[in-house]
Amino acid sequence: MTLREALKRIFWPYRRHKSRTVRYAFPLLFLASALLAANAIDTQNESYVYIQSDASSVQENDTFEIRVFAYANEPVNAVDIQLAFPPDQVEVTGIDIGQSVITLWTEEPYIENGSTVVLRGGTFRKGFKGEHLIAVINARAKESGLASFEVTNSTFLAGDGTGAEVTVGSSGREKTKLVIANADGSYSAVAPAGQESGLEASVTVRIVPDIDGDGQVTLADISRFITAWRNKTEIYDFSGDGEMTFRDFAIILAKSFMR
Ligand SMILES: [Ca+2]
Ligand SMILES: [Ca+2]
Repeated sequence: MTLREALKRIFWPYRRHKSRTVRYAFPLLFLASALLAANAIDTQNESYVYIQSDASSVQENDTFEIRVFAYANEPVNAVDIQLAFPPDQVEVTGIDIGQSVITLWTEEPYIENGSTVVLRGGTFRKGFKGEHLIAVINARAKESGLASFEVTNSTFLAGDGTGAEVTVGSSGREKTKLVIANADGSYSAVAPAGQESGLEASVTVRIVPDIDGDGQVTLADISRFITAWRNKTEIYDFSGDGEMTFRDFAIILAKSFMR
């Protein structure tokens, strides 16, 4: 039996139900790429802030970094950026400003209300243009779950002597999510809309494509993924966005030993 035949067999009873999803997938994909392209053009002419995690999934007690970047489309010499993090799940252990474009901190970066990193400072003269690192936030994963980080404020002031506020547009990357898994590669989450199973609001999310743990990704794992997809009893999320989507299906297929 070839892989294609095997998949066809597994998918057959399922196809009828989901044919609609498949039919709409292409126009949606097209729309999504058109929107992304439009966004990319916009951001060329606007200043923005974005954050980046050095990992999409970690385990409890692991350390990781969230980097904060600023892009200025005109000279900016003062910034005020605030980043919210989930204190129950994540401990901020340090804020590294050694490589920062900011040289004069109005106050040393600090944590407000236990859950927001405040980065407020500037540079001499006209300031900076283009993309620069503002800070590296060092953190430790405390509790399993899906941790969200979000820029809640970004104010830029012009370095032209007016101190006028510079418009800060959207980068589309002001938020990032990080999966914090238990040692067995799973975590509990609130079921996404449409994926609740009966009265259960809590589901187990697993992030390891080798579902049965035998050391390789085989048809058995793919079959379990598909069963979970149909029954919505468990969520397999290999992409780190907290949801089980077709992208996760593509990832498990890619990790499969049958190529
Ligand atoms: Ca396996
Ligand atoms: Ca996913």
